[in-house]
Amino acid sequence: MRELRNIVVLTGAGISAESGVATFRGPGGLWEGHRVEDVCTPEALARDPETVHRFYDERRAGLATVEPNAAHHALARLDAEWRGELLIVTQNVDDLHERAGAKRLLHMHGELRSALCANCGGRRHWQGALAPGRDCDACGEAMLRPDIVFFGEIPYHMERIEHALADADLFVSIGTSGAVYPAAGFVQSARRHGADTLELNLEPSGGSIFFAESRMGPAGVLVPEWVE
Ligand code: BV8
Ligand code: ZN
Repeated sequence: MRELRNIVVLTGAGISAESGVATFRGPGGLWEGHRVEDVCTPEALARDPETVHRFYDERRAGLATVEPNAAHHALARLDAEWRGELLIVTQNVDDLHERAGAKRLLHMHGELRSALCANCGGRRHWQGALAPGRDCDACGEAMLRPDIVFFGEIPYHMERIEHALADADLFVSIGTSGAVYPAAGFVQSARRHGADTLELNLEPSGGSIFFAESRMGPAGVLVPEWVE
């Protein structure tokens, strides 16, 4: 057993479920009647900006009504205390990991609390609604869009993530259905580089077969147990 020094944690919507943030693909996993694959695309933003902006504006506003749960706090404790390498990669666009105190954190699918200028690529922290098309203060164009990685767009931080997976001794996946790539392929990459693999999820996921160990249950229970 390699000395356990470098850990990569991947989180998905399931880690925020107990905070009251709806998941995508669970029961009723539709968003205001939308499938995430239908509104989370550059084509949808071009074709129907109001609907796409509303989809994200409502989720951004919802952040004010939710709090980090025991799973977010446990990962933040691990981040503060773990002296080896640690990288928390989240597919989530909420800010619950940050609010729990996590520091070694990357959002690979973007963040609700950030706006991206489709014209100049400028980014800025954003709280309120982005509709109906706010001006970018860097270039003056009304081209601000949600700073979200849509389907068909390249996820953020992929090089850093791939290096961390190559060096990992342990890869832990928490609350993700394994439905979306490249995140769903991280477990195989970690295994190929000799890492141990653990899945903490409410139910078996699309990738469960790739994990050396899968524990089923709510993240709010399993993650603090694992971190201790
Ligand atoms: C890319 C934006 C190229 C933000 C999202 C055909 C085959 C393979 C791949 C493809 C294909 N066709 C197209 C693709 C590529 C595509 C893809 O994977 N499509 C899928 C649908 C097949 N991927 C892309 O386009 C990506 N880009 O590939 O670029 C590339 C590739 C590599 C390198 C360079 C370039 C871009 C994908 C990003 C899309 N953006 N979101 C937002 O709106 O939120 S994806 C969206 O799904 C969210 O980000 C979400 O995080 C993500 C995954 O969902 P989950 O987090 O897993 O949530 P889900 O509801 O599905 O599952 C929740 C889980 O939690 C469940 O298992 C449940 O049991 C569990 N759970 C529930 N409650 C609890 C719990 N667990 C514990 N405790 C609980 N209490
Ligand atoms: Zn701009």
